[in-house]
Amino acid sequence: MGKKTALVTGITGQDGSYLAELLLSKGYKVYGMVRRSSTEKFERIEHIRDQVEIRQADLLDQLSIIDLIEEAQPDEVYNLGAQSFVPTSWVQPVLTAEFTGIGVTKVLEAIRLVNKKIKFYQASSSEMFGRVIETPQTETTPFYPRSPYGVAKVYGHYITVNYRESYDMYACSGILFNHESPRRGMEFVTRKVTDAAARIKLGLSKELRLGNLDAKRDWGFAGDYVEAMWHMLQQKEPDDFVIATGRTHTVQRLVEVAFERVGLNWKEYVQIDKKFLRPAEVDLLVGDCSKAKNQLGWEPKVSFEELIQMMVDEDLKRLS
Ligand code: NAP
Ligand code: F7E
Repeated sequence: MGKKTALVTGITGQDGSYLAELLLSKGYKVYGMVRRSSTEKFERIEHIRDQVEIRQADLLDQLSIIDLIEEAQPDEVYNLGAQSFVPTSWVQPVLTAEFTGIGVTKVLEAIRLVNKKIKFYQASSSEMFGRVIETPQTETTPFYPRSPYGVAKVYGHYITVNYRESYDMYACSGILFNHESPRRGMEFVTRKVTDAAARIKLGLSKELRLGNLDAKRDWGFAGDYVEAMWHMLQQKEPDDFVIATGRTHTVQRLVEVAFERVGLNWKEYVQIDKKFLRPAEVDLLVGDCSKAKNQLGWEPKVSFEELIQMMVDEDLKRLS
């Protein structure tokens, strides 16, 4: 068989950069979709910039996506592009719905039009479980989203299932729990904490302001999670999978691990700031990835403690 081709939307994001590396290592030709910007923001893919085909298109613009799929003729499309920061989804709920929700239909429609045989991966999220109906959460747990972001992801999830059932397309949805890395955006809580711990250690900052320390999340390593995405598109039949570690920790525990890594007592530096509380919170997430273990042979390799320590170490290196 010849070289496979993949198209990745959101290639400039955390997951896009790890997935592009993985696909290149497997010998794929990789197209990356980026939206037009007055300045290029390609830091996360700088090291592989000359190995991927970057093309401009936008999740808001149907024709641009059709043209790109027509040009790339991919075997696989990974739809990772989205407005992914939950607090912003209350400030820009309509835009979030357009990118994160309707954008999925635009990609599916483009595939249906150009070549129904193209395999499709949708980046669904544990935020769809929101105010959880059961614990741990599985592929059959009912959704109860708690943010405009979560609501948009539920739409994206069901439209993926619907195109699979309506048009017999190979469309999969990965319900991924929080996954982090040294490439995580600065405003997400793990990176905000590891960056602050490193800054305080180096004398560059004096305090860290946070919101709800009691929220619990199932945090894994992004490098592990992109492997699950790839596995989902290599099966005989398309299906949906929960990807998680099965362990949950509070935000406070995250803070403790990060500050312990730099030898400081977190209580001397962390302030609670109501500005970071959300209109509706997701209190507890913990996923059961048994189906992925059994059917994909996938399981997480990096533990929560290793992940946070890796992130602190990388932030220390970058800031030193
Ligand atoms: P991220 O770092 O925020 O990256 C999002 C990507 O989407 C960026 O490349 C961004 O481009 C692109 N994008 C945004 N709006 C776009 C538009 N209108 N047209 C084209 N591209 C657009 O997110 P991530 O953490 O890598 O997550 C990847 C996907 O998985 C997202 O769909 C996210 O919602 C979902 N997800 C993430 C997690 C997690 O814990 N990380 C868990 C579950 C699901 P710019 O660089 O131009 O901004
Ligand atoms: O918040 C609490 C906050 O913003 C985690 C996205 O990738 O994962 C991510 O969504 C928790 C929440 O991620 C601060 O209230 C406390 O309970 O890191 P986060 P998220 O909202 O869980 C899911 C799976 C996605 O799909 C999303 O795209 O931490 N928290 N204090 C704080 N959070 C932030 N950001 N900042 C704080 O100061």
